Amino acid sequence: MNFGYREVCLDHDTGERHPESPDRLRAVRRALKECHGVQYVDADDADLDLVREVHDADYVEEFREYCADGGGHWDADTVAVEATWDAALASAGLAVWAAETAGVDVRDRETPFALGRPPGHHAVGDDAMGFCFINNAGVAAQAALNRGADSVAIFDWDVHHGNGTQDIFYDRGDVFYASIHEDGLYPGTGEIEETGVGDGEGANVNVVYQPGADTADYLTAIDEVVAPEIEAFDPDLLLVSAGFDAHEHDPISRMQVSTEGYGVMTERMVDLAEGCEAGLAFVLEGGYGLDTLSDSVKMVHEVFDGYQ
Ligand code: OKP
Ligand code: ZN
Repeated sequence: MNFGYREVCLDHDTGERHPESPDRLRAVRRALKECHGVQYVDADDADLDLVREVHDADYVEEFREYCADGGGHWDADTVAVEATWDAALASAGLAVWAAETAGVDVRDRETPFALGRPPGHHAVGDDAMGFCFINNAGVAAQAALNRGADSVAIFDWDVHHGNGTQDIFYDRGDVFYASIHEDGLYPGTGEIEETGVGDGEGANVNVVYQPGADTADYLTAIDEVVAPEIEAFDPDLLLVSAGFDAHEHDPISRMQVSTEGYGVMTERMVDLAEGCEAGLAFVLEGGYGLDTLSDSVKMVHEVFDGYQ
């Protein structure tokens, strides 16, 4: 795969014992050293006007000033330092790069995966939360639309509900959002009744599983709900909000997805994108066991390494 990566993403220092640490990216890169066919790609910062298409200008300015003033605890566990602004714009820029380089030939060794942090899917239009400041996948979806895509689907397999992505596109018909998440976890949103409003009615799908759901359950949700819905929506681009915290050994969830399971789910994404003649790109979200995260990213990579 082509992995979008920038060193500045390591400068977002969340402090001791914070699960969303720079070591996550270091661990992934260390694991990918053992793999064939890994390419690293640089990307520009996300354009601020583009960021302001998915976030309120007042919030973006508030976040910029917060970092410029040295940062702090935005909320109980959403931490910023001065460099967080640069890291967040870089992370969003990597997601934009992924969206813009996704080709419609999805069985492609050069499929893009944005390896940025901070993650994005909890960031709502006017607020940071849940380790997230800028909604990377949301900004990437908007970039694709601005470049001529008619519609984008975002499938979020992170164990948490991506309330931010849902919030941003809830009343829009041009971006479809689907999430599979664990019941009872942060942030507590993502009921199956939340299906969108106005132009967005029907373009939001939540699958909620009890703790203990495994790879087979995830595949059932994909095959019976997520894939048919996305096929009916028929996007030009499929973005995967790829968190790996539903892994059976992730420290902060109780789901039971195996490392191999992420490979099978990736194959489902290839089939789905191919069926829609859509581009395919991956954007990192969570995943907090250093080994489980890096093994899972490796598993995604290996699917594409098998292609021409
Ligand atoms: C980010 B991502 C509250 C715990 C809150 C926040 C988790 C954010 C996860 N007591 N934990 O979706 O992986
Ligand atoms: Zn998560």
